[in-house]
Amino acid sequence: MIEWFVNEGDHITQFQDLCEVQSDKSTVKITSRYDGVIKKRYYELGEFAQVGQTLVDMEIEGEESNEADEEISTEQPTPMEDVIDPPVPSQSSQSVLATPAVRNLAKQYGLNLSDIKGGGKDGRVLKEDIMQHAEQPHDVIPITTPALEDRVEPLKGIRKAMLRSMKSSLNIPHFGYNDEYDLTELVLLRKRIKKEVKHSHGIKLSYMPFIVKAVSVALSKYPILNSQLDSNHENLIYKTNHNIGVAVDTPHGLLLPSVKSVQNMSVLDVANELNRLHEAGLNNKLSPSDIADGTFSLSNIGSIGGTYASPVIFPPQVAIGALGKIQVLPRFDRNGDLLKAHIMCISWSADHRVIEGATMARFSNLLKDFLENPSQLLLHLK
Ligand code: CAO
Repeated sequence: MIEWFVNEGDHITQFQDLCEVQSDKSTVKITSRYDGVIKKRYYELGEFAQVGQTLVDMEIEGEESNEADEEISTEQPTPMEDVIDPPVPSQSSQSVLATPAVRNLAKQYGLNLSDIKGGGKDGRVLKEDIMQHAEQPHDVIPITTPALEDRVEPLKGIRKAMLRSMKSSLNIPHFGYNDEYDLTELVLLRKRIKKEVKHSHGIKLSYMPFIVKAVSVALSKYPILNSQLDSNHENLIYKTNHNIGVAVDTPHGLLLPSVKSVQNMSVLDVANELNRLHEAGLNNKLSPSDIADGTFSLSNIGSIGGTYASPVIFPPQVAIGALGKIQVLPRFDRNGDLLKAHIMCISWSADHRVIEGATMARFSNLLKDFLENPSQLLLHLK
């Protein structure tokens, strides 16, 4: 009970505010259903009233019932309860015998008088009839939803292959290493030459060809990252070719074709081959040789979104990198001046059975240097 608006002895009218109560759901005002005089208030401020308990005793004016007094309880319909619309009356409630007070009570409970069997003389509906009716479970229109069955789809094709390769990845202790690269210069470079490359070579130039080529140059310095463990786990096989796998998201599933011998290719060659693989992947036209023999992998999840990821190594390879979305973010330059930078987060996973964390970090630093200063990369291109 948080507020009383009436005192004992007050003369009040129907719908006048009696008090304000607070439940755990809401605060509501309770109004009088009758004209009359307040005889007794049952609760002091701050006291708890159970739902259904009497709040006040009233002497009612114009009530034809035998009762001289009426009670108003916390059962009065309030916004605390969900009110269900009453069914459409089959008979006019006006023709039902009842006093105005009883009619009001029915209205407050959302009941139609013609639906209530009157217990009074000549079928007159009394207050008790209303209360009894209100307490009964009412006709509830069942909400039927069609029975939905779980759909069972056999794993096959690309997804089955993914399951097999990911199961064998579970045997690899993954070491994770993350960093962020400032690609501002690369973004400008691509912007400068993109149109020209499209015009003169018919090649769509994204960031991937630069990144793939830079990875290959960095692999030349850290060949262990382009190695594989033999099946007996006794030897490391240093692979001659940099066959860089690129995860391709397709409607048929995730594919990992690789650009072969990147060490011998120009950035343009890589761009051309990547576009071919991407197109073939989307059309489910990749050949087994496109998919086979990858030696290192990249996953450009950033073309969809996100910053960091936890890429899973594709055995027998020993490392994989996930590229985040290139975002324009505030950063400080060497002089401490604030500038607008194009930042890409990168997440590496390496097979810790054969790759030390320090090797992964040094490789990443070198790649970062190439991608942050594309002119550096130029010096290493053959
Ligand atoms: N950040 C911001 N922009 C990026 C971006 C990145 N990381 N990567 C690509 N973009 C841009 C491209 O530059 C291109 O922009 P323009 O239209 O201005 O040229 C646009 O997004 C579309 O690029 P793209 O996706 O067509 O080409 P791409 O060479 O960058 O990437 C591919 C090709 C196949 C790597 C990519 O399409 C893809 O499938 N990525 C998802 C890989 C994936 O699912 N990995 C999860 C593996 S684990 O389940």
